[in-house]
Amino acid sequence: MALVEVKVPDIGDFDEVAVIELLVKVGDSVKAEQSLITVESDKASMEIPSSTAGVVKELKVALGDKVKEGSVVLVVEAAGDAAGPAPVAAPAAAAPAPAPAAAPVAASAPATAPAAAGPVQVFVPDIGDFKDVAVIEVLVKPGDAIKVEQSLITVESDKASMEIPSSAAGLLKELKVKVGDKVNIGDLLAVLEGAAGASAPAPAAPAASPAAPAAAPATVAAPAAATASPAASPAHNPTSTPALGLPHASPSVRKFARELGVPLEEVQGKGPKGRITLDDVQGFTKSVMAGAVQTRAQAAKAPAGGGGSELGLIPWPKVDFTKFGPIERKEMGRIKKISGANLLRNAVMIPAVTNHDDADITDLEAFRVSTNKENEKSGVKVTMLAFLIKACVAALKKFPEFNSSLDGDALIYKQYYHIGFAADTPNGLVVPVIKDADKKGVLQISQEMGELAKKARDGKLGPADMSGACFTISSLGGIGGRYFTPIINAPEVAILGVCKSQMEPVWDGKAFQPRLMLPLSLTWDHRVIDGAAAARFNAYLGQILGDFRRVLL
Ligand code: CAO
Repeated sequence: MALVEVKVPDIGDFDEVAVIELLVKVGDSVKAEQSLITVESDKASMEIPSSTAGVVKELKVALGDKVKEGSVVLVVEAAGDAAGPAPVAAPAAAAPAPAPAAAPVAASAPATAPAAAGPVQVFVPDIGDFKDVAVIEVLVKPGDAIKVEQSLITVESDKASMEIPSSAAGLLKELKVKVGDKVNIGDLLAVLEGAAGASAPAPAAPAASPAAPAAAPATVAAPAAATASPAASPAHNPTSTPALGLPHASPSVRKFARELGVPLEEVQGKGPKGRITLDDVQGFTKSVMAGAVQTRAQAAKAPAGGGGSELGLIPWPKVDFTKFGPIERKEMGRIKKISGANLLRNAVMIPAVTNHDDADITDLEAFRVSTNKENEKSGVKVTMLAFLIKACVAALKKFPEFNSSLDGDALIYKQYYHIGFAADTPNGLVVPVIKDADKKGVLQISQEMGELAKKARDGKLGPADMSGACFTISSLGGIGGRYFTPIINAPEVAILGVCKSQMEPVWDGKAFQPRLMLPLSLTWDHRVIDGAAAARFNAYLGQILGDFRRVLL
């Protein structure tokens, strides 16, 4: 059987594009037209299909390689004679190549064309071999000031996605397409109100003439004439347009996500440059199905107070309070609504148990006070919470199931130690995260906590400040109380609640001694942890807090 080199076909105006995804591996059987790799430029992502059927013998490209037309992608042992030696990509392989001829010419056309007066029509330009491509994103809205070459919509076939740019500048008067519409070359896309300085490329179509009657909108792109059409940026790379907030994924992944109804913008991409891969979409779907993650749509539907009907409970009591006295109704803030929905889910879905214990922190508190005296000038105040974070890291290392998360029937054991701490703010409860607490000293943790707590109170925490926690501590120590039952912050499996320490008489075997006792409340997920492990965790935490030198053991 013949060995056939499969090469990158004509990919239009793109000189060098990066390989961002390998869709096959050595030993795979591939069909003709099957996508082999995904390549990406700053405006384009497209899949390169195989020109022949057979078995992959050798991969000639790696992730991150730059390829261009003619680059060898892989070597295939062709199935049967039909394929024959094909040193260059067969014509069929060029199918996803988007309008190579149109792009270079079109890019310069608008600049040289006369300005349009009055309304200006923008049509779908030559988009190569693509027919009936779906509009998947509308990037502008009526009233927007549009620049020449600004992307108006994104269209997508099963092999490529591309942004369609405007051939003219002006105010967007009317958009003629919406998400889900199918478009073809020559379809009317938008009408712009001719702005001063608007560029209208000289079109080949008669209606495009600047001399067209004033009442008739001037046609800008010549649908049938590739030479006059604007550049059809032959694909789409959301990371290159962060302002639009578009998810960064290849066309096949986007299609897969759409089929499943997965909101791509909520999926965290773990591919290069944060690109969302098929695995990411599958992982997200699994997490949603397992209840570990809620989509924004689900969260929005779940009232902070909970309807109850989902659980077959009787409805929430509806009471006309005015019957009993004067009232004032106030909408809850955003943070309260979001945290309320999360807390409800976590309270309902996690079989949680809380163990209470006390830790003798007499010596630790004395050490903390003396350290703060010594460090008075540094401006960093060492807090009890910082010691607790360090002590919890030691306990998490000793009892790794406390540093895990449920993933379906499996447990993910984390080998990093990011600790969240609940912070009370005027807008509600937030949980900033101290990253890599195992690698930081108590002074550094205290300093970071101070900064994060300030950011929290000022409402300036970003998502990165609040994500990735393995375990959370909720301290009411500065306020008061004895014990409480904190709610686990899913997908974590445990949370430590801490209340105000106080001097207590503690029996040392001979006499009562005054000791400073810190009340601990550890809530844990009974699906992952059992009571004995929780009691040991608390006891170990108590030993460390009692004698911090144990952290070193
Ligand atoms: N026992 C006794 N005193 C304590 C203590 C404890 N366990 N923890 C803190 N304190 C003292 C501190 O030493 C400090 O005293 P001084 O000013 O005399 O030094 C005082 O209480 C105030 O501490 P703090 O609260 O400012 O600092 P912190 O490091 O303990 O906590 C933060 C920081 C951000 C966690 C806290 O301000 C906060 O927001 N706590 C509320 C968390 C919360 O709402 N949890 C409930 C979640 S469930 O709804």
